[in-house]
Amino acid sequence: MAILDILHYPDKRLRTVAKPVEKVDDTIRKLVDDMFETMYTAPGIGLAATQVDVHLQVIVIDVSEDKNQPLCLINPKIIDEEGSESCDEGCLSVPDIYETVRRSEKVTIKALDQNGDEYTLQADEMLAVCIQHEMDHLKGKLFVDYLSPLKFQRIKKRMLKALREESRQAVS
Ligand code: GNR
Ligand code: NI
Repeated sequence: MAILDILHYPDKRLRTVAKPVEKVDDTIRKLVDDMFETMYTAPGIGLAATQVDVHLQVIVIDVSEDKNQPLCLINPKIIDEEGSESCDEGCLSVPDIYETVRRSEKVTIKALDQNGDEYTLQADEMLAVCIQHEMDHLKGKLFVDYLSPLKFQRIKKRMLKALREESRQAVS
């Protein structure tokens, strides 16, 4: 297994739209294993392939307290959603920023697992939030896109400043 590099906003590659996986083979299973290791190490509750610069519809999630309920979503589709709720969100690609986002309260999805078998899952609470957050990544969308222009500008400035500081450290 390997820990993969996570892209940081405003990297343009985060805007890439992911393609469906045609066949769940060993290459995809290796990607899923590496994504789990990357997510658990970060640590995060979810990770989309887009964030590690692989533009395929692959997501890993574990919202459990003990980190023992890994979920793999390949080619996920929302088949039902209801309600609406607000949740404070963060993102491994937008470090140190936490903002409130409004999303569906419950979602029902269809997806493939690591073996290529289709399953249906009903989710609420944090799992529902996380699934919607990760599926946005696959469309090239980030949670900061939902914020007011003013908040968005503030965050962009902060991220660009952090980026400049990083590159300065890299040369010194
Ligand atoms: O680790 C994460 N925590 C989180 C908290 C609230 C809402 C969404 C998330 S997902 C995030 C990991 C991540 O960036 N996944 O794309
Ligand atoms: Ni994210």
